[in-house]
Amino acid sequence: MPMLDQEKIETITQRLRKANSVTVLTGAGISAESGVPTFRASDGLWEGHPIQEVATPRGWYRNPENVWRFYHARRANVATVKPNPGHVALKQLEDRFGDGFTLITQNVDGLHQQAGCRNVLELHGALREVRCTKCQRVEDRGLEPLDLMPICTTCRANVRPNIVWFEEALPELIWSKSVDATVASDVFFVIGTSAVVYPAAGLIPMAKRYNPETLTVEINLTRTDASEMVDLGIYGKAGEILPIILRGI
Ligand code: BV8
Ligand code: ZN
Repeated sequence: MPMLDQEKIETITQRLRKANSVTVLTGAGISAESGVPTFRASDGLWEGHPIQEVATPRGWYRNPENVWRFYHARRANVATVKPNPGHVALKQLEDRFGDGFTLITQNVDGLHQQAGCRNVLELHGALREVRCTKCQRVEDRGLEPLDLMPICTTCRANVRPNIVWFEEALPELIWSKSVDATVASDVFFVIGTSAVVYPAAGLIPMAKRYNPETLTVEINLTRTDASEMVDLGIYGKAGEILPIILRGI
């Protein structure tokens, strides 16, 4: 008979009480309850835009204005939202484990930092940042509205969103820190991701491969490609499940 959620919660909280190192990988689902549209719920269309046109280098090369229109809309959406109880619970987990806690996110909305998390590894970049196409300078522009085609404050060339598009490499240092935190974890959570985008999803099997003792836990509305790879899955809203886990440790 499958374990009841209560038993699973008990298993998780018992392991957390003994753990030194906790690593969390989040995806768009952790921000869904804040009102940020998830990536795949829109059937590969994002706000009506085919992904190929707005989240690939070719899309940028072909029509940079179209790409900026898409990111201006996402920046405007994220400027109006707040962290939800799921983000807050992860901040409490960071408070509990201090340097032993690592938050790896595929999200670009900055909501984990808004909830107070300090050690956030943004695998796919950040909506608040732009990167110069000429001098490569990265600037934090916050979420206030920008010109349709914003320019670099240093060299006046066009800037692009500082986002990792498909077919682009992830930031090396952030990736290697994410791998280190994954393989060192006593408990590894994968929360609110469909686990179809690599290399991010590759962290999930990695947690157990390097440390069979690691407890791996999925929290999602539904089963995903990660479900077969983890020890335990709890299915429901992250904003409801995470506070229950935090109350138990
Ligand atoms: C790379 C930035 C190589 C955009 C993103 C051909 C050539 C090269 C690479 C490839 C190729 N073919 C395939 C690849 C690999 C490709 C890939 O994985 N493609 C997939 C689609 C098959 N990966 C790449 O291209 C990566 N780069 O491989 O480079 C390389 C190496 C060296 C040198 C040069 C090149 C780059 C991947 C990064 C792409 N950028 N984002 C932007 O955000 O604007 S990825 C995009 O998907 C988003 O960032 C998102 O975060 C990410 C993952 O999606 P999820 O977060 O999982 O969101 P999703 O909607 O899918 O799922 C939400 C989940 O939440 C659901 O399961 C739902 O049930 C759940 N949920 C909803 N509500 C709740 C909830 N759960 C709990 N509670 C709730 N309330
Ligand atoms: Zn510049």
